Amino acid sequence: MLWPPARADADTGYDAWLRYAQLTPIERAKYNALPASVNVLGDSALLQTSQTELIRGVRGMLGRTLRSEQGPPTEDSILLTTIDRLRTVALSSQAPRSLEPGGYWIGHAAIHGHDCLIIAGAGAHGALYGTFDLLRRIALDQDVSRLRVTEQPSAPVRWVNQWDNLDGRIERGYGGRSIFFDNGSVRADLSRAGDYARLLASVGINGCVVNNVNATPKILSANFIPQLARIADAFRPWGVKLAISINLATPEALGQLDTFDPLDPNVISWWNQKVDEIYRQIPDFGGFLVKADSEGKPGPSRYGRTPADAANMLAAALKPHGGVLLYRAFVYNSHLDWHDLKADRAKAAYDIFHPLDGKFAGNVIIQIKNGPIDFQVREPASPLFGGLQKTNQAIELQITQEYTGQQRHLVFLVPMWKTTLDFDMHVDGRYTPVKDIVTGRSFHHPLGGFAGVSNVGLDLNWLGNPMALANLYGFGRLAWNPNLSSAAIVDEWTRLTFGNDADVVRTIDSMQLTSWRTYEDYTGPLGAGTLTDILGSHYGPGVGSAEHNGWGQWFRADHLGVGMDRTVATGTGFIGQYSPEVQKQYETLQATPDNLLLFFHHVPYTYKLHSGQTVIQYIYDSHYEGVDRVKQYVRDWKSLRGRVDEQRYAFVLGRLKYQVGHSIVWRDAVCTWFYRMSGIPDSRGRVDHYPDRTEAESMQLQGYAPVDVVPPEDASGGKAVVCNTAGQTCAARFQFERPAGWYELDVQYFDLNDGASTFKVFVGKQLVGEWIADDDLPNWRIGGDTSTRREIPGLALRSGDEIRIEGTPNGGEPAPFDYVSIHKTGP
Ligand code: GCV
Repeated sequence: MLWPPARADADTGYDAWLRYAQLTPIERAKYNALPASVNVLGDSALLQTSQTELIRGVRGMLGRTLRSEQGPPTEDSILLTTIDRLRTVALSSQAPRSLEPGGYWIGHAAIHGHDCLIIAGAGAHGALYGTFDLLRRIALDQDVSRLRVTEQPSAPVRWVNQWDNLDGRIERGYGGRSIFFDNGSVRADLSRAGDYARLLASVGINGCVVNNVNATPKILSANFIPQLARIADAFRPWGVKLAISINLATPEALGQLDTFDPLDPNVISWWNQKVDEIYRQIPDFGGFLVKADSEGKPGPSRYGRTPADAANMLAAALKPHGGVLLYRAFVYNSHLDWHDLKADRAKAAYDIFHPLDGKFAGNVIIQIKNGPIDFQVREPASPLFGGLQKTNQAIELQITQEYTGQQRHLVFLVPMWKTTLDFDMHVDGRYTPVKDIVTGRSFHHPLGGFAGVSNVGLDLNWLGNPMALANLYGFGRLAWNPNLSSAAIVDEWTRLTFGNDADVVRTIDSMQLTSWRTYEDYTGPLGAGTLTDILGSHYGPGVGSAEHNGWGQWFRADHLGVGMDRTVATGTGFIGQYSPEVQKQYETLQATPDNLLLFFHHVPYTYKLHSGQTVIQYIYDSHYEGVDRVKQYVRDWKSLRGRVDEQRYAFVLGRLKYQVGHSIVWRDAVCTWFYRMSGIPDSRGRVDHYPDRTEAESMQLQGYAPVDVVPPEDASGGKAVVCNTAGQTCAARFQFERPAGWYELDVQYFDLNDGASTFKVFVGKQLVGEWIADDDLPNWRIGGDTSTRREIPGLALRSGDEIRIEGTPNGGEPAPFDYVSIHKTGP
């Protein structure tokens, strides 16, 4: 087969879905009738932003520079305005009379005899969103000549949260250091903050909490607020409000009071003054986000006060300025008693917040994670969504892939989010899907919405992987309209990011849409949660780490069975927090969907799923299927060579190949762990049986020494070899004893983040592979986080060949490796 020539152009991913890449001549011709000028009617800075953006986009995609005009059109024009101003020049336009803030109308009308394409916002924000809408339609190659569109956002709060620390590190951030902070201060150069706001505005996001919910009091010190004001300045042209996370103990921690009791008059007055100080410098400040009484953070419980006491005190200070107070429901006891079969972390949010329903002020919003635990690969909807009928709510979704592969694994999260958003809580027997609850529709609340933990960083591609941007895009689009389908969202994103080539679009759409299920298949079966090292990085496998501790992410496996019994009848009673209709879906084994079985029930390994498979065989099979699907992604992606710019092509290919290796690490760790625990072998003979492998510890070692790996299932055979002879090269050799043919040789090694060892592979005297282990994986230890695969394809091997691995340590990394796997690829 002839490959198309590689595209010479390179794309760093910086422009994400706003590339405005030139359309093909045929596509461009569709827009020949577009007016030649763009007029702004109105005096908002956002209208000027809209105009500049429209000119930029049209120039990029169509190669034409629109004339920039102010005031009513004097020729055929694109008019950017607000609905109110539109009425002063075109009384007869079809624009609706009232729209939610941020809403817009796009349509055609004659103004003073000129044919105009009008983008009219309910306010200037709406005009900006409408501008991005028009540009999106052009990029998607849609006909805009007879456009008539009315759009309005689903909810007023469409915010992202950044977990940035003031020193520049980002908690659970995988795209580089903070774009806002460095070394304890706000960065001098905030151009990235402005560009981020542009990306956010393009999908309708209107607020950004810039610092970690694990907040330092310092953010509120007098000399920091002017620095925050500079970030607000960078956001303002894009209509994005600045908000911050606060530490409830700040009045005490900054040394000004000896208490932070929310009912203490001095504390109340401290916060009032502080909020006034903020608004003097940032008049459009959005509000506060609070994490309290959670994971060691101070909270109202210190003084016997409730979350409502704390939230209402802060909300009262913000109210005169129009600010809102988001209070997180992620409050739980992280020192639960593992021996107590009734203890259940999942119950905490409902137990704490449901009794307070109706006690929160009107500008308080309770921010609730989608599931009752913590952003696991699959969880049911949090019962709290149905438990707060008299309280504003926002759903917290995690764009940054903390428990879902940390942007090294391809995982498109929109289908997962939609599972929660579309879930009917059946409150009072009514249709009350989570999306209608958080947008305020179900219980008639004007406030509420969406918070997405995004954690972009200084990496040029923002999230560390251009494919992961689909999640940021998807979050914004869902926050705007949670009724959009995953397929529609990804299709837009792919076209905007990679162009309209049908093969490219079909291939990437399908990879993205299947990727969550794929990841779930090799990391967290049947609702058990992501079986990662919950005490460390939350990245690689660490199956047993969730058990026998106070964190409560238990799945209670023993040698007979697995799963948390959360039933009302015999378990923790968690299911009783749902409405009777939802209880019926989960209380019995018969009704519970397979994919949440272990979240709700404890069953024997031999229990038969609805699919007919036993639980244990499902665990084995799904892990093998997941790996096979990742291998297919590599083949799919390779079919796009030459159709995607070389820079992103090579980057994504590297990531997908890495994912193949790491999915095998996951598969083997989880399957081995459950095999050891259950004693039930894989009916297909794969688990713990790897005929293609030669363990490093069984090779002839020169300088290398075997070590035990902890936990043992994170390495093949539970052991690796390390080269601890400083400054020297170690070697491990074995003889190949299989028939002659073409083979691929894979080396499973450990890439620790405190060194960059060199590896060389020889067949006889011939060097066939060489690399440096210089990746920055989240660990300095040998284990599931760092286990990495190097493939050396296309080797003609003969029986009797000596295969030698040479490792040269560097820094703290002793050139460790696990095994060599050799499989036949041709005759
Ligand atoms: C910001 C999880 C994460 C923490 C995070 C916390 C939260 O526990 O691992 O890093 O803290 O959630 O959402 O507050």
